Amino acid sequence: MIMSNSPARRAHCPNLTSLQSHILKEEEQFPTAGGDFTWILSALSLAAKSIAHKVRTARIEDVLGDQGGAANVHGETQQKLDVIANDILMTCLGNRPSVAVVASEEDEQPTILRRGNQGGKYCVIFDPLDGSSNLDVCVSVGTIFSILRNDPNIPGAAETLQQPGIKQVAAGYILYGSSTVFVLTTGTGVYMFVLDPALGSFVRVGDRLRIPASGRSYSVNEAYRHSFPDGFRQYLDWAHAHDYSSRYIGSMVSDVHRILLKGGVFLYPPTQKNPGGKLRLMYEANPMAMIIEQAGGKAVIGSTDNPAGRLVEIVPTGIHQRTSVVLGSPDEVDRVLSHLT
Ligand code: AHM
Ligand code: MG
Repeated sequence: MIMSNSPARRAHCPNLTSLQSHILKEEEQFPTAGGDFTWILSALSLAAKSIAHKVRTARIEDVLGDQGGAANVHGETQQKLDVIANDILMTCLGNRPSVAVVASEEDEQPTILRRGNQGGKYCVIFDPLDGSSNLDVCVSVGTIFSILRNDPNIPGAAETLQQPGIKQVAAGYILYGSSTVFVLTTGTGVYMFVLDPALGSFVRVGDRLRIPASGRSYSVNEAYRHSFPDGFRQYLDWAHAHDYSSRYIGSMVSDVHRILLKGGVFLYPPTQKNPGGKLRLMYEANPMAMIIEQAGGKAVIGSTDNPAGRLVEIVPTGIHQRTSVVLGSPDEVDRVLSHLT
């Protein structure tokens, strides 16, 4: 048989790059890298495929709904799938020899898997199923993760984790939507992969993504408007007067993914109920901030005392610490800040 390399033939055999081969290629740039990082990302990829399957079959397997009244560390009702997703991630990451510490939204304390002198080089902190209250109604949810180095000189697990977001060596999210999307940054731009169910692999579909500089939409839970600080209310008045659209899913991964691709601004301001903000710094705000900044956007605190402070510069005092958040297209974040300062 004569093998043809015609364009028509190549169209049927696209040059597919899997998440795995993408990471291996990135590691080639660091000749001293021993492949530890690749193993961690392959654990996250395996966990993502497993969680995606659970999310898709949840109603059939009867794992929707809450976990019999159990609450997580934030006092929020745990969904059955929160617990399942947490177990999947813990199991997949626990099998990787370079993971020192794992921490999750669902567990009060971090888990030490192995010490630095036993090969533990990295800490992984994650929200296993963000937006899980949307699950029962089949709305997109996601997993968010952040990877930090393990400092073997710091004995306590929480202390070694409490690093500002600028120290993240990688961050990403998996969106369980109409397709399963894996967005990753290791500090060299933002890459997007989609799970091809036929191949069972995440296939790269976006290289060095750039967030649009502007986008005429905002994403906020406007029902809390009455309890936002004045500046946020003034910004919303300005946005209404300028015919902006409102888009809010209530699932941070979905809302931020839309903004990454289409532009706009995501806000979770301080409220009377949560004066320090609601979202968690270390496994919601920081990973999203790293992705948005790597894509050319801005991610700031939006608090009254430090509105323009970068989220990734906050020095955490606890792994479940909350923060207010303003992130998205640079022009839109600046527009919000012009009303806050
Ligand atoms: P969760 O981690 O308990 O799911 O909460 C986080 C979610 C985010 O996905 C979303 O942006 C926010 O909470 C929505 O909060 P609210 O319902 O107050 O608008
Ligand atoms: Mg969450």
